[in-house]
Amino acid sequence: MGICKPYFRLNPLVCMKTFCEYLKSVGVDDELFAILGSLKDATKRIADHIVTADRGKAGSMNIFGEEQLELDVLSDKIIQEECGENPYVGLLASEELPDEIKISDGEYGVCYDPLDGSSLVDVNLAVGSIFGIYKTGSFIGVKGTDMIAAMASVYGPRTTITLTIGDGVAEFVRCEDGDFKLQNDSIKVGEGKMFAPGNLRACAYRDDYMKLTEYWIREEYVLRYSGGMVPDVNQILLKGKGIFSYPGYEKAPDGKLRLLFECAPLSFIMEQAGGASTDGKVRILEKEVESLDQRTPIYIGSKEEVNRCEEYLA
Ligand code: P6P
Repeated sequence: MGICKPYFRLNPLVCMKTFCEYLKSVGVDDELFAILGSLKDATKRIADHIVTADRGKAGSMNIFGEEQLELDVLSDKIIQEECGENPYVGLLASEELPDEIKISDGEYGVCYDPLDGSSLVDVNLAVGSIFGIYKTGSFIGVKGTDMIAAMASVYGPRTTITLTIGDGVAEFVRCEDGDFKLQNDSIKVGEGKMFAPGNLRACAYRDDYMKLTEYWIREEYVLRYSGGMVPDVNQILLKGKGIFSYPGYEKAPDGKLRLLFECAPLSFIMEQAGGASTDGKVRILEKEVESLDQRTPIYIGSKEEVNRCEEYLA
C-alpha cells in the first residue's frame, strides 16, 4: 500500500490505508462504500474550489432566510452531482435547498450542510461540510439513531474527513497525491478543560447559561471557539476533550443550529468517539426530525461536560 507523502510529516505506519482501503478493511457493504466514495470525491472538489472560487454572493436566499454565497451554491451543486451519479442515493436534503429531493430509486438518503460557516472563508478561517446517511424515503420522521453513517469534512490548513459508520470514528487527511489517507482509526473523547461557548449573547437573557460559562471561566478552561461548528467540534474530537455549546434564548428559543443537517450527524460522530450530545434535556440522536429547517440547542463533547450542561440548564 502506498505511503502517503502529505504536506506535513506523519507516522508512515499510520498513514497507510486510503479512504477506500479502510472502508473495505472494515467490511462496509457495496452501497455504503459507493456513497461514502461519492462524498469523499465531493469533498476533494469543494476543497479545491474554496481555494480559488469567487467569494461573492449568489444573489439568492436559503430556506433559513440566509443570503447564499457563491461557495454555498457551488458546494451544494458539487454534492448533488456526485450523489446524482450514484445509483444507491435516492434522496437528498440540503441546508441550501427548500425541500428534500428524490433523485433516483436508490434506498439511501443523504442530508448535508454543503459548507457550514461559509462566510468564514472571507476571513480565511476553517469551514466544513456535514453529511448524514440514512436508509429512508423521507427525512421527516427520522431520528439520529436511524443514521447509518456520518461524515464531517474540514477545510482548514489541511483537508480532513472524520467518519463514523457506527463502529468508532476514523480520521483521514488529504495527501499530496490528492487521496485521503487514514490518520487515526480510533478517535476517542475523554475529559478536559476546553470550551467552545457559542451564542454568548444568550447570557444577557439566561442566568443558567451565564452561570455555566462563569463555571468554565472560573475553572480556567481553554477557550477554543472559531465560529465554525465543524472545525470547533472537530477540534474536540482530535484533542479528545472539551465542550461545544450553542443554546437557545428569548430571541431564538431553539438556537440557530439545524437538527438534521448539523447537530445529528456531528452528534453521531461524537457519541461514537465516546462523547455525548444533548439539547440540554434530550439526547440529540433521540430527537425526531419534524421539519427540515428544525433547529435545536446543542451541548456536544465530553460526557461529563455534557452532564454538567444538563445540570446547569435543568
Ligand atoms: P454565531 C456558522 O454560521 C454556524 O452555523 C456554525 O457553524 C457556528 O457554530 C455558528 O453558526 C456560529 O454562530 O452566533 O457564533 O455566529
